[in-house]
Amino acid sequence: MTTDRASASYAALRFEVVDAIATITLDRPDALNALTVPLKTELLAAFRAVARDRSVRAVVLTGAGRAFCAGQDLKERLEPDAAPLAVELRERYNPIIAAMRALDQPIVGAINGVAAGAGASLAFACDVRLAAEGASFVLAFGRIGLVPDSGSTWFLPRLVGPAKAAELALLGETLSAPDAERFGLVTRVVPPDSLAEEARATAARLAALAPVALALTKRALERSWSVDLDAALEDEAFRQGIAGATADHAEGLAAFLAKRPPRFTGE
Ligand code: T3D
Repeated sequence: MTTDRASASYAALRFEVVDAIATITLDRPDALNALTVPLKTELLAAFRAVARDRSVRAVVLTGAGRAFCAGQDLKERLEPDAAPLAVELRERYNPIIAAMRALDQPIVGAINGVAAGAGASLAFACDVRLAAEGASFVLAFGRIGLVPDSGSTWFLPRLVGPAKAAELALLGETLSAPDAERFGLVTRVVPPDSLAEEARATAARLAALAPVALALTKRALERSWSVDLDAALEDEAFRQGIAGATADHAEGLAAFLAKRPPRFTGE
């Protein structure tokens, strides 16, 4: 089923929901989908719309044209009324990253081209990343005298380990898609023509799973970084208590015993 219930309110991105999968496409291809105030405002609104919509079971985030996202629009930054950097981060970037990480539904990043600066941070904030051959990641911040932001310093060491993270953050070297796969930053590299289809297939697999269990799993994985094993064990027991009480758990058991695919409803 296709709905464009929210598309009308977006100009710098495309938002569509088909068969329980929301696809958000950053849509400023001439500027490599660089992030302007309107695009950031719309991106936050799109994630908030997904958060409110239980019929959406998975999200694909991608970019139009040859780039995923080139980070902050540097031309906009030179405008006289541009907000101070720290304000821009606190008021626009950080809420987007927080909304992505707080989302119950999993986000599949379809990294179609270069992901630079805060564009790389957007990719890192996805739950699963697929990359097109030819895509790349670059923490371009140092090249313009800035510090990696929008969660890069938090995500990157967790995703690729501290040594590689330091190299990427300090030297600002470009990481190719095959190297990103080698370091575990992306799940799979695929031919550019297959990326949308592969991302959609991954999202469809996620959308068919039990939504409450998926949301709890996302939280447990995130929490594991800041607690010891005893706390993680207790956290798992707590979350399993919630998952075990859902109708979807009963459905999963019934489907297993009946040797049929489960039909999860999110209840
Ligand atoms: O508010 C705040 O500033 C705080 C938050 C900061 C977060 C950040 O994201 S800071 C980092 C900002 N991003 C960058 O520094 C990346 C800048 N871009 C690049 O380094 C390169 O463009 C790329 C490595 C991404 C791609 O290189 P390439 O050779 O494939 O493309 P290109 O020729 O450089 O760019 C193509 C066009 O896109 C070009 O426009 P033109 O000349 O054809 O009209 C270029 O100006 C435009 N473009 C690319 N990146 C940006 C951009 N326009 C505005 N802002 C950009 N970030």
